[in-house]
Amino acid sequence: MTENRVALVTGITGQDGSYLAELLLSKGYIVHGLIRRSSSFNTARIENIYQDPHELNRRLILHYGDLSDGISLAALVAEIEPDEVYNLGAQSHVRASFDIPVYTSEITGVGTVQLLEAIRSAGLPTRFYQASSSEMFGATPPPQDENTAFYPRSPYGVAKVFSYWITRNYREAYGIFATNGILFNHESPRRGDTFVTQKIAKAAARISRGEQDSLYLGNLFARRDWGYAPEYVEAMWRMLQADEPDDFVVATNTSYSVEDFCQFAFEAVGLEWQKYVQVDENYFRPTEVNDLRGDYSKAERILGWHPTVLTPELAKIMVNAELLS
Ligand code: NAP
Ligand code: F7E
Repeated sequence: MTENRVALVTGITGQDGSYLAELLLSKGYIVHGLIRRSSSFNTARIENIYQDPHELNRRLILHYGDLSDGISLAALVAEIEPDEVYNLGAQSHVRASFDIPVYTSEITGVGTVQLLEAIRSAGLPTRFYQASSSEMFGATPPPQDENTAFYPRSPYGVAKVFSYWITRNYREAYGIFATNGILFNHESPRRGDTFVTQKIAKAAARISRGEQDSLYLGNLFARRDWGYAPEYVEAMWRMLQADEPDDFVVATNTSYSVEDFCQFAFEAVGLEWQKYVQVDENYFRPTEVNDLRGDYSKAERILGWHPTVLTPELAKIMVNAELLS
C-alpha cells in the first residue's frame, strides 16, 4: 500500500518532477518537494497541484533548498523521514553544460552524493531513485542497454556518470536501496523551451499562426530516442517498488533525427519544414552525441513497463498543446 507513504522529490518544478508529483499524489503519497529560491516564481508546472500552507492536512509540501547545500538536505531528510527520495534536480541542459561546466558538475554530479549522504546519515530504510541519462552512453553506438559502456560527450554527461556510480557505490557499500533509471530523451508539453523538441513544436505552431517567420536550429542529423515524459515517471515509481534495487534503461527502442522531428511537427500544422528551418552553427556542440536508441527489455521484463507513445505521435501532442495555449 502506498497510502500516506512519504516521498521527497528534488527537481519538482521541472518537467519530470511535476508529472511525478501528480502520480505520487494520485497514489496517496505525501509529497515533499525541494524548490530553489528565485526572484520570480518558478512553480508554473506545479500550479495545478499547489496547496496553500494554511490548508489543513496538506499532501504537497514545498521546501526551499539546493543540491549544493548538503547541510540543509540532511536536515530536511532527517525531518521528513521519507520512504522514497527521487533525485530529479539537475542542471539538465547539455549545451549549457559546456558554458557552466563547474556548476553543472557540482549540481548534476556532486549534488547526488550530498543527497545520498543525507540519507545515509539519517539511517532510515529510504529508497533512492537517481535520474541517470542516456547522455552517459554518448559516443557508444546504439542500441544501448544496461551493459553498454559509457562514453560521455559533455560536462553534463560526465557529471551523470559520476552520479550513476556513486548511486551504485552507496547501494553496494551501505546496502541502501539505490536505483538508477537510465532514461532516454522524454518530452511533453511541459518540456523546457530550449530543448530541441519543444523549440520545434512551438515554432511550428507559431509559424502556422503567423507569429514567427523562421526557426534556427543546430545539428539536424543527430538522432534521439524520444519518448513521452508522463509514461517515464511511471517507470521511475515502479523501480522503487521492485524487490531489489537495480539499474534500468527506459526508452522506446526507436530513433529519429532532428530533421524527422521537424517533419512530424510541421506536418501537424500542414506546413513543409524545409521552408522555415535554417541552420545556425551557434547551436552546435563542441562534442555531439550522434545516435541514441535504448533497449528497454529489462524494464519490460522486471517492471512490466513499456512505452505506448512514439515520436511521431509525441510531436503532434506537443504541437497541439501549443496551438491550444
Ligand atoms: P528540468 O525540466 O530541467 O528540471 C530540472 C529540475 O532541477 C528543476 O526543477 C530545477 O529547478 C531543478 N534544479 C536545477 N538546479 C538545481 C539546484 N541547484 N538545486 C536543486 N534543484 C535544482 O529536467 P527534466 O527534463 O524534468 O529532467 C529531470 C531529471 O532527469 C534531470 O536530472 C535530468 O538531468 C534527468 N534526465 C532527463 C531526461 C529528459 O529527457 N528529460 C533524460 C534523462 C535524464 P528550477 O525549476 O528552479 O530550474
Ligand atoms: O538536444 C540537437 C542537439 O537539447 C537534442 C536533456 O533532457 O536529453 C536531453 O539532452 C539534439 C542534440 O537534448 C538544436 O545537438 C539541433 O543532438 O533537446 P536537446 P539532449 O542534448 O539530447 C538527455 C537524455 C538528458 O539527459 C538531458 O538532460 O538536438 N539540436 N538543434 C538542438 N538542440 C537544442 N537544444 N537546440 C537546437 O537548436
